[in-house]
Amino acid sequence: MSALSYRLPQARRLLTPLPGPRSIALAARRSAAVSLGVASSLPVYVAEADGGVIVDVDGNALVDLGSGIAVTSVGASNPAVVAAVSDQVARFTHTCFMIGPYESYVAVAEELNALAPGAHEKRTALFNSGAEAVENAIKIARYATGRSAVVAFEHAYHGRTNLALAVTSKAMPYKSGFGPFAPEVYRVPTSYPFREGLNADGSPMTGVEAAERAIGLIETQIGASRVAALLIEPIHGEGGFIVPAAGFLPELARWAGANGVVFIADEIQTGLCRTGAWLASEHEGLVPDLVTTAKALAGGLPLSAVTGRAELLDGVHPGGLGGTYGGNPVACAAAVATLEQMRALDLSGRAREIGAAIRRRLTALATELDFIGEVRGRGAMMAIELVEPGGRLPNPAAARAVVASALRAGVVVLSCGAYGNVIRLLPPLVISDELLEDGLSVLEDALREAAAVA
Ligand code: PLZ
Repeated sequence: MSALSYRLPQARRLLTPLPGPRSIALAARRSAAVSLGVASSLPVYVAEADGGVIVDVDGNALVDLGSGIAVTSVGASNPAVVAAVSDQVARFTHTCFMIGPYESYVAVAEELNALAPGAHEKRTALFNSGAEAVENAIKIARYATGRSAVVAFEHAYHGRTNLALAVTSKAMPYKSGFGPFAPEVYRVPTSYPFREGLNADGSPMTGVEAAERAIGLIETQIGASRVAALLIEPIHGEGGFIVPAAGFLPELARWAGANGVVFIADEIQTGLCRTGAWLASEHEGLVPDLVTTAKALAGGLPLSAVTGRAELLDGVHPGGLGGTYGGNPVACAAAVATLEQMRALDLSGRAREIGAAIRRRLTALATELDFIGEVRGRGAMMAIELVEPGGRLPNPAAARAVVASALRAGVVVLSCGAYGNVIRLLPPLVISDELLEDGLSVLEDALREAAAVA
């Protein structure tokens, strides 16, 4: 990462136990002011962040292996993004693209159209959050097909608005108590080789077999001609960094194409260099009809997009898509700078290097600790699934212990998965080698410590 200069020292530093006194005081103010419904993983309050470190209000510097859930790929205060945002904010903060359009929105759309797979004509519409992009992709698919059914997958996560929750599969903490949810959503099994990959005869299910299982259910329970869209994350993110067996996604896409079903790839977590390519769809040569992106797109500012076939996005009547803030000029300026940084720093290449370093260390450890069920992922989207030693039963208690122990030592890692037993690593793609190795050493210690009591 020699092309990069950091504003903050890139080293772990603990000045107080976590949380320190200033964070404790803020936590007291928070509990009297902020809804308990909004929870935080870290007990510390953030003062600054840059590169691979988060500095708290007590001066502790934590190693960030989470990127604010795959957002700060170019860093949380990348100088090029900061400059673009500062310049834009001084010129105008908002006009509403539906009232007064501006160039940066068009530029972001051009960039996304160019990087999304497929040589066909594409268009983009911009929104604020990932959930909003997912909802709009479904609106566009329903509009184009005149059909209503949407197929989503087990272990899927697509956001917290009502339709996005309907397509999300996990009750706690996302859906529980918040229904009723939008109708005409159907759920089918995914390809989860570690857990759900067995045929009746005990042999592992191939990607094509898992796709055939899903397609069979769709055809018998819904009927292909009623399906507007098939919505899937190329790697389930919140669901546990589940990489489907090879062939699963292409077979689903083939079936969708053959049946007039819009194939939507939700690349909100996987997209924009994270897996070692612009989009994870590329790893299997997928050409989705629609792609949703958000998170890493604008270097930390809220911005999301639906990109895809021109006939789908242009099929909607003028004024049918939009929103007050969608494609806000400050977020668009940030996105233009972010995408430029991704290209200039070859962050896809860097994601592959980071992934290789993580895989090297964790697979070595997995041979030693039998509560590591699987090390999996792609690029800088890597995870460890923890199990009861000797079996495959999920071990969420061990995952909680590892996350807590890494944090005590100043390293931020996140958990995920239907059972909460998966530890995921999503470092900023601009993290230095030294800091990454330091973070991984702390994680290894935390894993050893938890294994001793597992
Ligand atoms: N699609 C694939 O990963 C957001 C959510 C964390 P928003 N994932 C992190 C939480 O607990 O809320 C996500 C995603 C995929 C959609 C979304 C939704 O994106 O920007 O959070 O709406």
